[in-house]
Amino acid sequence: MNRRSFLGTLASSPAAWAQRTANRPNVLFLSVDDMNDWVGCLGGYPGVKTPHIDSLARRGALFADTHCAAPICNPSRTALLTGRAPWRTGIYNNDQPWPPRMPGVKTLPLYFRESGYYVAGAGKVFHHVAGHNPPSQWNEFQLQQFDDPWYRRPEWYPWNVKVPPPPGHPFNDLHGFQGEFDWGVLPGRPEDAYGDMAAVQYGRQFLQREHSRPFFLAVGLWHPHIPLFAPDSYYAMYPPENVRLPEAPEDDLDDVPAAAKKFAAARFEEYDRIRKEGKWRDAVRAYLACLSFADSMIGYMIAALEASAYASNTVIVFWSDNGWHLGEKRHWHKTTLWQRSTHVPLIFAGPGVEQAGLTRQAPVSLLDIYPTLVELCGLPGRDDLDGQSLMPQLRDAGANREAAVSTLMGDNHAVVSQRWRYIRYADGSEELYDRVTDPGEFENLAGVARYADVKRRHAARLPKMIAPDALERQDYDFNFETYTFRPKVRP
Ligand SMILES: [Ca+2]
Repeated sequence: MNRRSFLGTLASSPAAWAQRTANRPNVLFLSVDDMNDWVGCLGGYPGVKTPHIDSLARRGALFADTHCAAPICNPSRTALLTGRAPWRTGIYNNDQPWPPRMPGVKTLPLYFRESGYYVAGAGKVFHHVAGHNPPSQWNEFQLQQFDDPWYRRPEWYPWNVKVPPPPGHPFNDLHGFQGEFDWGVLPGRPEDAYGDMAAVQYGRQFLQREHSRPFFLAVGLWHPHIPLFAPDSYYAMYPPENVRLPEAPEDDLDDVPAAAKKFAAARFEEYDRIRKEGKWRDAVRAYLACLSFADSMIGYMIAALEASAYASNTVIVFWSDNGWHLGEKRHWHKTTLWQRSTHVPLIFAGPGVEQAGLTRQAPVSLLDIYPTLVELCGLPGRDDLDGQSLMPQLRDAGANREAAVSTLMGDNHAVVSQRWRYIRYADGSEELYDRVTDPGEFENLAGVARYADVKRRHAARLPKMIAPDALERQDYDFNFETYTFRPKVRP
């Protein structure tokens, strides 16, 4: 038997197929929420304590210039997990459920499941509101537990037990706001009782089990998303007198277009109260505490993997869905097209990752995760994904990329290359920043004549077609039990 026919026989026999699947690496898919680049290995806030993420970067490939497909939870996660860019799906905001918009779409977990993996998850992987996480995608899934169940509306979180607000709420002493805009130490709540720990506990137990086929395990953390609640020990890492405020010139928005000002004004009341009541440092400290809390959770998961039987044959991918402003550009939220909102951590580690410890500087997108995992795990390639596999960068840390694109609420985009950030809004107005000489993006160069060619080259990468807005949740009758959507009939 010659070599060719031997391989042909192997590939066609069920036993060979099972063997090939069995040799595929497992995937540990770890996510955090609203974590910007204030991570030790990304250098956004010197003095931050993120030892576990930094350690993962040293043993893997840190993509130091990664940008989300959209700087807000649901569009970012939907893009990452369906592999389709927002401009193709019309999923631009948090209130647009993706399942009725894309019936039959092979999400990342579903594709792994259909490729023979055992697919499990816990916490916030898809957007956290009911309607975004169809159970059919998973072999098993543990729903997210919230640290502020008193805020969670039953129609959005039907699995959540409604409780009255605890005494002392809001813990940041800023009254008059709804729900999530809070921070502090929850009285009497140990670390083990936090919602993220429930996801971590699930992940730990999953890794202790015996698995007869490769698995895809997603553990999605909520921190450092607001409310910024964390145990006292994490707040104690940051003595208030040591907390530094971000650079935020008061006149920073003077040279940006009206469209940019409009996006910056979202949740302005919260930013305004923080500033007026002298709580800026306090709020920054809360974000740092929650960032370190998330880092600890990541550390628990990596330690659990290392102690398991799967330590050597599991790919780890770690990502955050979008960034977060802490007062830069008079903004305390995400939903902008600036670095603070689009720049996120991304790390791959494990089998298939070469040149470990070397930082990858190419500008890449979270959309690239899906095709990368498909290739890393040897699944059949897909031609319907908008991202590009990062395998060239995983093999060679110096492999470059031209640019990454982030999309905000329709036809507004940032095109990010190594040197420039070019932003164009739906009304045609623009911004241009030199990322090398002006990393804070303080000086908008869009009106400078000598950069016309730079703008033109970046504008050529804008999406050519913009999908209309997908329907919103209020447009459907959604049944959580059957997980079905029915468009409402309007009189
Ligand atoms: Ca988010």
